[in-house]
Amino acid sequence: MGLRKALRLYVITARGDREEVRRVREALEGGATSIQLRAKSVTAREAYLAGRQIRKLTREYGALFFVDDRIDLAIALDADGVQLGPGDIPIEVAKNVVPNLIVGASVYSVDEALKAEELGADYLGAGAVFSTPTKPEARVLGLGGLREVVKRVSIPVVAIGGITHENAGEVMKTGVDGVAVISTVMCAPDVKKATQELKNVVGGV
Ligand code: TZP
Ligand code: MG
Repeated sequence: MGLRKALRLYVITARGDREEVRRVREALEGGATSIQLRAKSVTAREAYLAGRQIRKLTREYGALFFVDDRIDLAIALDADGVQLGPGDIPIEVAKNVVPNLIVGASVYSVDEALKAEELGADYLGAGAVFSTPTKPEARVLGLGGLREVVKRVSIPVVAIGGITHENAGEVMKTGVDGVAVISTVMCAPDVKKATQELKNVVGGV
């Protein structure tokens, strides 16, 4: 699957530990096209052990596998890509050290988006589209800001932050390649059903 298509329904772990792997499988069954291992508050060892299982599952389901923040974990897990924010290793360094790794940049403004593209990012995670309790400190880009990002860059864009079944349709109308979600899928009582229903809104293979 090409990168743009793989960004359509991008599901991110809430905790990134082994207990969450069952829900990752359900998200893949429901049609997630990418999975990101985001593990802010577990040890690198725990994230690695969860990541090994997620790597295997994503291969089984033909989805891409990304690691948030940490290039060391991305390499150790043979991930398809890494998602780098302002506090992580610089984009151009990651591209130099591991040329085959897809590098996504987390951007919170049009300026950051333009800069990340210039530095060689392969795609952008742009947000927060809406304010979200999952990351309350994230700057809010809004639908207008998102539309502007899409207009100004030529690399693929996935939208993130506060995306639900109710608003995913208008998010897609901004021209983004897809939506990235944590709580709408990973915290749903029925993960597979929540994924399928979101897929019905955003479309794609
Ligand atoms: N980056 C910007 S907003 C956000 C991240 C990681 C959190 C997204 O979580 P949710 O639950 O889908 O709003
Ligand atoms: Mg990050």
